[in-house]
Amino acid sequence: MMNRIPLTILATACLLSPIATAQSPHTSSAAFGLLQHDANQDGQLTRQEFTDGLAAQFARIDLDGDGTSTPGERETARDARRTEQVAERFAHLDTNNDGSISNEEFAARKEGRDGAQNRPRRAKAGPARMARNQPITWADFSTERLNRFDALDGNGDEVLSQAELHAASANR
Ligand SMILES: [Ca+2]
Ligand SMILES: [Ca+2]
Ligand SMILES: [Ca+2]
Repeated sequence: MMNRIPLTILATACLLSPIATAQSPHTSSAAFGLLQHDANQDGQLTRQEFTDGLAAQFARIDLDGDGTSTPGERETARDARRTEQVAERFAHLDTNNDGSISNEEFAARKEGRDGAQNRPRRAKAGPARMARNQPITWADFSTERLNRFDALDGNGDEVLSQAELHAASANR
């Protein structure tokens, strides 16, 4: 009898968990990480859109715009972003803008947050993370990503079509 219950639970878990967990961060980030650069939101990513998107990303960590992102610049950028996020979160919580967060406001936020904060944020953490303590040049930053773009662009037309993006997701 004692054996049966765990088995049942296990069987149920086996049926349910693939749906819930098979979608590892890698599965979707390959396509969605790229589609964050889809400036005209047509679901396809041109090489130009991608390059512009990368340049904008790089500009955020190359604060003086000299083409190299130093660890110090990245730290400053990170701090600024963190401060921004805290301020944003606070503003979200403080729905009546009285500068403080009541218990009600806090509770309301909890119900509405829907796991948004738990979303994987790996898309941006590639080479930048690997070279944490080293300066990163624009070439360092972009070359690998553009190579990846080209690798995904099966027909070489400098556009990642939805089919190519889907293939990218499936392969990861
Ligand atoms: Ca597009
Ligand atoms: Ca710089
Ligand atoms: Ca293509």
